[in-house]
Formats: sequence, C-alpha cells, structure tokens
Amino acid sequence: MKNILIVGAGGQIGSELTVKLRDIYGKNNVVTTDLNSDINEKVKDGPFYVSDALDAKKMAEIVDKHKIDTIYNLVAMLSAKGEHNPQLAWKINMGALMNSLEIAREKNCAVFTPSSIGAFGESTPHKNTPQDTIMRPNTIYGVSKVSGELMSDYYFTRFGVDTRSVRFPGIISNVTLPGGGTTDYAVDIFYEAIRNKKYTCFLKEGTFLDMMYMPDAIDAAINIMEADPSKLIHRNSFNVSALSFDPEMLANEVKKHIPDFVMDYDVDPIRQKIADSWPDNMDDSAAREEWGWNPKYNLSDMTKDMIEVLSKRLKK
Ligand code: AKB
Repeated sequence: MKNILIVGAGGQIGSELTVKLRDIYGKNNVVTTDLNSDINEKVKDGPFYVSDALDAKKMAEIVDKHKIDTIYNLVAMLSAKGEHNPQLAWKINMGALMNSLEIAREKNCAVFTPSSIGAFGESTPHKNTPQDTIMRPNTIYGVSKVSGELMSDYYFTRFGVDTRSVRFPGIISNVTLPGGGTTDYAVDIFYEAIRNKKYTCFLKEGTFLDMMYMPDAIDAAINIMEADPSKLIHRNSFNVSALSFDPEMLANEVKKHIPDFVMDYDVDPIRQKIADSWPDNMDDSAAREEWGWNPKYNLSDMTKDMIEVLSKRLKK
C-alpha cells in the first residue's frame, strides 16, 4: 500500500488524479496540498493542507506525519503564462521540484513530476519526435521542464531516488480548467461551443500538436509509478502520445455534435510561436515497450465524452 502526497493538487491534473488515487489506495493514504483553499472540493475530501510548495519545511513535516513514500509534484506555471514572468516561472517550477527531490532523498520517497511537449524546441524533429532527441526549448517553461528531467535523472543515478516522469501533451479535461497554457484552446473550445456555439481560436489552422484526454493522462501518471523498475531503460522522461490534431480538425469533430458551431481565428503571436516550436506528434514506442503505455481515447471518443459531460454540467 502506498502513502501518497500530491503537491499542487488543486490544478488541472491534480483535481482528477486525487480522486483516482484515493479510489485505488484509500482516502487517508492520499494527502493533498495546494497554495489555495479555493479549489475543487474533492481534493479536500481527505487529508488536505494549504501549503506553498516552496516551503520545504512544511512539505517535510507533512511527509513525516503521513509516512509518505510517493510524491506527485504537479506544481507548474505553464508555457504562455511563464513568458509573462520568466523569473517567477523558474522559481516556482524548479523550486517545487527541488523541494520534492530533496525531501524524497532524505525520506526515501519515489517522485513523479510531469514533463511536457514543451521540453522540445524549434530544432527538435517535429514529426514522430523521437524519445531521445534534440531538446533546446524556446520558453522558460520548456527550460524548466528539460532541467527538471535532467535533475530527476541526476537524483536517480546519484542518490538512487526513484524518479519517473512522462512528457505530457496538451491535456483536455472537464473538471478543472488549465491556466496559461498554449494548448488551452483545445479545452476552451468545448466550453464556448456549448455556451455560445462559437469560438475564436488563438492558434492558426494547421497547427498540429499532441493532445490527450484526461483519463489517459491519469492512467499514464499512475501506471508509470506502478511499473516494474527492472524494465525501465528511460526514466525522466517518457514521450506519451494519444491524439494529434490541428484546430480545424477539432472544430469539425465538435460540429458533428453541435452542427451550427462556428470557429474563427484571432492568432496570438506569443502562443503561436510556442506551438510552432513543439512537436506535431511524438513517437511514444519507448513508453509502450518499457511500461505498457496504451491510451484509450481517440479524437472522436474524447470529443463525444467532453460534450456529453460538459453539456450536462453547463446547462444545469
Ligand atoms: C502548456 O500548453 O503549456 C501545457 C503543456 C503542453 O505542457 N498544456
């Protein structure tokens, strides 16, 4: 039985990962923390602390008190927001990671930290992006993600800390909104399509990016931490892909359910430049071979489910 700490649990991934981990390991064995208390109620339905991930002392006390053996460090300022305050993005992204790694080293915990397609850059091969390739990101978010991957591998090889990670694509979900990402259009479009039957997209037609539906992202985060360590050749971090589409393809899929939906474009140059530097689609064969990664949702299943779930909720 694991005793898990989720740091930054109130965010897009944490709000849903908490529920799934509590189903598997029991409510009291999954402790959550967030900087804010005004977050999804389910995150607080179990041991929960308002705590700043940059406060290492408090994090260490929580780890001791709950005999934590696995830390999910989900704290991050995302790509677009990070460009507005690079110094703060670095401080938050690396600070939370370093605290998690140091506490894990001292108290013998495993650590999961999400990396991202944002770890790649303009000089990375964009099609079928290999697992091991050029990584020279153009954003502070990406710089922190590559540094995080290297630091996590360092803690594994130097100190034996069981660090593992995946490079998440844009994650599409319907519980908690993402904030400040480049891939957020693929979530916003659903809310606007259901509420107003129209959406103005900030990325241009033809911008292909890797995306993933939340249930698959949750499976990735859990399954990699359950994987047999003797099978892992890589650790930080694995390419994981599920969907690859451009805004037009997503809009056409939405139209199958909301026929009078219309989308136009008002391109944001900052987010467009970031998106253009990221892969169109990653090769995730290492994750498939080393720990059995196998996503369930395609574009049509994801769209259908998003529209069903959000329609019920937004039309109440
Ligand atoms: C972002 O757009 O910044 C994130 C990501 C791909 O890591 N969703």
